[in-house]
Amino acid sequence: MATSDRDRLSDRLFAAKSALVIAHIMPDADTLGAALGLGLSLRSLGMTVHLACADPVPTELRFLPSAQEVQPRLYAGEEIIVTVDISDQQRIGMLYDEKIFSTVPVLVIDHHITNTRFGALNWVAEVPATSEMILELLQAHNVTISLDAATCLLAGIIGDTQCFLTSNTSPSSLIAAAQLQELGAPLREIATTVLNRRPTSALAVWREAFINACQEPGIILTTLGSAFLRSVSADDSSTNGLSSWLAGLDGVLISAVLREADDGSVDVSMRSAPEINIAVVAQNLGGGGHPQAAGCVLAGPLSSASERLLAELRPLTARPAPVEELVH
Ligand SMILES: [Mn+2]
Repeated sequence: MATSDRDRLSDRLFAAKSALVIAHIMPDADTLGAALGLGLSLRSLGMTVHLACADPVPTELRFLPSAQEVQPRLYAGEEIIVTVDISDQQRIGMLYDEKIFSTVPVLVIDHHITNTRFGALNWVAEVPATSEMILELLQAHNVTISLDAATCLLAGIIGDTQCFLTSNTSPSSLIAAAQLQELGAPLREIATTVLNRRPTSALAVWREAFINACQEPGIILTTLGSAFLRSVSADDSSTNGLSSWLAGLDGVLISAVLREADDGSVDVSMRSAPEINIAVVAQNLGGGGHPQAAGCVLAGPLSSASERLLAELRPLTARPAPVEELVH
């Protein structure tokens, strides 16, 4: 049961004297907000906390209090490892070390339904943001939440709900956000920065993505090659919001953005209409995510990755005719 998972994890967490808190690769507002919100709060209780992420913090998220502390640091003898918003080991990136992760207690806090439960203790809940789980954890333990921690947690909730617009946004998310705003977290500043701020390279990247976009019934797919991305010095976060934007086009049920990495692998980001579950597709292809926002990494080149993905997506958009039509 979710509650006992939470309590077991909470008991171990608050008993520790030191912790390494890890955010996922290509970090977003939720993983960073959860890591920082948790890390700063544990530190206020006297715990030694180190914050780690394999990839750099994107420019637009550097406003998060203590964001500069999140570094690609390796395990350094901490009592426990806590991963936040990480559905499987691959999302730890180069900070993953099989020997360390099988000997040090790993505590997994995550909201992806595809979570593989790779920790010694796993708390996986179906809520819109991991940051919301961190707030619940801190409140259940009567931890005083500072303005800085509140700001980080609210950024996480706003990021993953697209400012309360996703289909899984629940009253509990709004209540959590209200409580964080009451603690002083600046909602408007956070929302405009997290959702609207983009690196300069986004202009060239979105233009290329629009040019390369291909449509077929219910699906829009676009590709970005590694040579192009290098030529415009594209940041990891330059595609933020792109698949959601494409999914908003009339008649689109599924959008996919395929981004070729320097090693030739292809990173896939997908969005879907509420009636289509793309987490299943992502999982079949070795990735994971949420029913309406999921991703995976495919073997290159881009053309074969596109074909492989389309073969999985097409059956999902072949919808049965409405009942009225069947009756007449
Ligand atoms: Mn998340």
